[in-house]
Amino acid sequence: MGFYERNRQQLVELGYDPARLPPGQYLTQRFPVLHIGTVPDYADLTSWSLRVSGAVRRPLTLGWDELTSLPAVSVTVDLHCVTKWSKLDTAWHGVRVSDLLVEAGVEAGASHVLAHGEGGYTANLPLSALSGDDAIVAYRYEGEPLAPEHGYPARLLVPGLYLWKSVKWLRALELLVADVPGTWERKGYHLLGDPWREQRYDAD
Ligand SMILES: Nc1nc2c(c(=O)[nH]1)N[C@H]1C(S)=C(S)[C@@H](COP(=O)(O)O)O[C@H]1N2
Ligand SMILES: [Mo]
Repeated sequence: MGFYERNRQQLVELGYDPARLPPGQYLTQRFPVLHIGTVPDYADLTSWSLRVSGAVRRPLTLGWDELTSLPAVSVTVDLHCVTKWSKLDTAWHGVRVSDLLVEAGVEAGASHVLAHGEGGYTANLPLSALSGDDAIVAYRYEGEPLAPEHGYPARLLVPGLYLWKSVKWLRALELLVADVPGTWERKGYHLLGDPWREQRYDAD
């Protein structure tokens, strides 16, 4: 039996519905760490802020206390990395992206968001991918603050798309009137990245 078959069998033994794994993915119970560059060191959060900018009527700059005093939601979601691991039933807490966008007043012509992480990593997403209730700016994982390597103090979480879209160390959501590729999309990864349609690379 090959790795993937064994992994599917394991999934069933653990009581999961195998239909929860998108094509080409395998289950992991670890939480792998993947990123480019170094983990930012936030000694304190006084200099941290989250901007909502670009094609909005009311650009926002939210400090840590402001972000964390907004209404928050808890979501339990499955993560799918384009390197083929999936992690099921991960629990996060944070502010819905859709709430932030309403607050900022998205302009009629806006269609996409470029999410910016500390240090310049970016990922592009269509607004439609951010309208779901489980697309959040997450600042707690499994009841604890995020670990530095998983995005402390806050990361984007868009479980409907491959995990490269879930920008760690999030600093800005820039509203755009056209789709502009981010860090991995410029290197040939898919502009959307829907794991259920296995959109890994731009030709998929
Ligand atoms: N700021 C930033 N966010 C990032 C990345 C990065 O390099 N920088 N890598 C992305 C990729 S490719 C993946 S697979 C996930 C991994 O998240 P994890 O380390 O919490 O598993 O983070 C995404 N977010
Ligand atoms: Mo990734």
